[in-house]
Amino acid sequence: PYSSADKGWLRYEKRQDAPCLSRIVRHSSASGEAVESAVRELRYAILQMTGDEPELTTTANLSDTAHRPYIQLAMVSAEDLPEALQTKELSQQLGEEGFALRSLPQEEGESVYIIGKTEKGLLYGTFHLLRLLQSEGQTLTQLDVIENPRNPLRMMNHWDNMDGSIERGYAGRSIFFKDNQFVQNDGRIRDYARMMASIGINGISINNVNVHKVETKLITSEFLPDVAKVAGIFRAYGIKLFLSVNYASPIQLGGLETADPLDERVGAWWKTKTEEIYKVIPDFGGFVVKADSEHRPGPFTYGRTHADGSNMLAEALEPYGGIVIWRCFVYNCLQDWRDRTTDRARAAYDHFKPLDGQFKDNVILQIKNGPMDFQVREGVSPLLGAMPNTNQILEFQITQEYTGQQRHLCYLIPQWKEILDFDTYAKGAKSEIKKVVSGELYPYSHSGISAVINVGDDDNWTGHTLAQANLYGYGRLTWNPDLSEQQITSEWIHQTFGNDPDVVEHVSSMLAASWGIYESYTSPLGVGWMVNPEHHYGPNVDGYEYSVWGTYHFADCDGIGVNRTVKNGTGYTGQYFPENAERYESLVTCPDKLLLFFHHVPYTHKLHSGSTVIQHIYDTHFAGVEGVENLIQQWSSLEGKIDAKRYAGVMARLEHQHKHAKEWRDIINTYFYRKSGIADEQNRTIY
Ligand code: GCW
Repeated sequence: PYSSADKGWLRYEKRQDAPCLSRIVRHSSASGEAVESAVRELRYAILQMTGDEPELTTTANLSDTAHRPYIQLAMVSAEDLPEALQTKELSQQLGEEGFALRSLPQEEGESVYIIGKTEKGLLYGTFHLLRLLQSEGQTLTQLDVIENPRNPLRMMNHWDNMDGSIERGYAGRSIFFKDNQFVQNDGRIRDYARMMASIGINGISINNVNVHKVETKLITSEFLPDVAKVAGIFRAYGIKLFLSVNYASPIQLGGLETADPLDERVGAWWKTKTEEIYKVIPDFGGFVVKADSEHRPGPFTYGRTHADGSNMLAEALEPYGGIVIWRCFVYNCLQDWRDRTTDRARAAYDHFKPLDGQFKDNVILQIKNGPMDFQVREGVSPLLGAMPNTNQILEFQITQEYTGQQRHLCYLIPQWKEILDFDTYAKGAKSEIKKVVSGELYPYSHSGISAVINVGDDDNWTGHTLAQANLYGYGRLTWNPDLSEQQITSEWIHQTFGNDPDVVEHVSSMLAASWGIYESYTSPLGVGWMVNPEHHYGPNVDGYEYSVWGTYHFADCDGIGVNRTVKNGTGYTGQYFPENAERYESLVTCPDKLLLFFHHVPYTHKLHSGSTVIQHIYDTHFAGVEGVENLIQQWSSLEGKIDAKRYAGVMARLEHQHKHAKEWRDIINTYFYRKSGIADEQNRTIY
């Protein structure tokens, strides 16, 4: 029933033959579109795994054959379920999106119950059961699983434009748009919705946050019917559709001469517009807004604050339960490199922290994980956790803009886990980011995690087949930030490549090493930005050094790094809570990995590792290339154990990575050798 594209992790290739797989029973309590999707997925998966189409029946027809095992989908509220399932207790434990999986011994084997409070719970429970069936050593006996998602909002942001291009997209064209229209063949969109539901995603914005001319019209009658169609596909998979909107819409669409949030006509225009949207999409999620950022319009034009701007939109959405997701990526992008007082890293905190408490309940501030811009490594945004009275959602970047553009292998789960586990000390120890955004630390009315997605219409969705692991892992982490990297990796590999122990071992080890390898030849000690301007691919040490974006490393013949200390730098370290502020402020305690992000030091500065800055640069750049050679070796040992198409696709990318890593190594090493005049202790070739 699905499209012919690569099936990602929904392949269901592992053979399974538990007795309960021969029948699917739908309890009379379980109905609705999302339940239909769950049942359809189960039937399809079981056919793939067993070779036989399961029988589909309802509880009403069960009485004569109840001794034969089955998988049953039922709402926790159903009163006639077997007592052994303890549904009374369960209904206390299950949240709106949670599920339980329980086995029940029957005469001829065990049955399995998927129990939820809502349709969505049943959908997530179904996908979880299928995940278990594909995992290592899992049988369907004595199942006793209860899960609730930790984050209320689990979002994907597309940066897709209606001409079909994708800003920072590395896997082909948009799956939604082509030639300024919606694509008519929606097979890919359905498969996409399945993949997203399988990892628990419940909100997706389908267009770029830079809302250009045509996209501004997505909220008009010209395109709303098409938007509604996609929303319908999503709805059947428990996903709400969001749109990025142009803050200046009242001018561009409404014929007003202003978009001033305090002008009554502007508020009224948005109210009418929002009513029109909800008429065709009753469960519309809301608006994503990039305002006053990188030349996008916003409330600053009218001397208003971002609270004024977002609250005005929130008021329009409020009657329908919609929300405003307001991005905090607001900074001066017309800086002068001579100006040492302005620091882009400070911007989000400086703009938003003073507004804490001024936002309406249905506004959420979306904050990038780092204060700069999705670098290979940077500090964690100090704004996260710093606004007890304002809803926050964290933004990750799955699309690999600065992390190898899906041509280099870079598994981001370890990076995201580090960020989620980062202790802000906002309310004393154990105030980790994961607790801020899950709403555990402060009583937020909305919160969660969002990410810029890495898919396009390439047959394998993500360009690099192994980049699917980032997509999968993002969803899993967002559902439960306490899942270990190993757990996520293992789940993904078993579902994607099967159970061969060599495949599991080598793909795991390749993924685990990849971020470190990429970091070692691109961005030593947290420095960042040594990339070609605009497309951001490939080495260019001074590519951004003298431009207007505020992205510097300040390398000269004496030293390198950005002094962000309170003592005599930009004062950025002071934005953290004291425990972190002190740790980063001092050269004694600042971790090596972030040294050049926080400090400007001479090339001879001694690291905690014992090496010097300059020697560290040389060593890591040589080691990075060797790391890639090791990746290639591991992958080539899997030839014949992975289908030829995926094997060759990944190999071609690894070979490109190898060539390109050498380019990085040589350009960076040469640059710093010439700047510093200090030779490599090991006398290796530096051009
Ligand atoms: O990093 C920058 C990207 C832009 C992007 C922007 C943002 C969508 O280079 O392409 O614009 O971030 O997050 O708004």
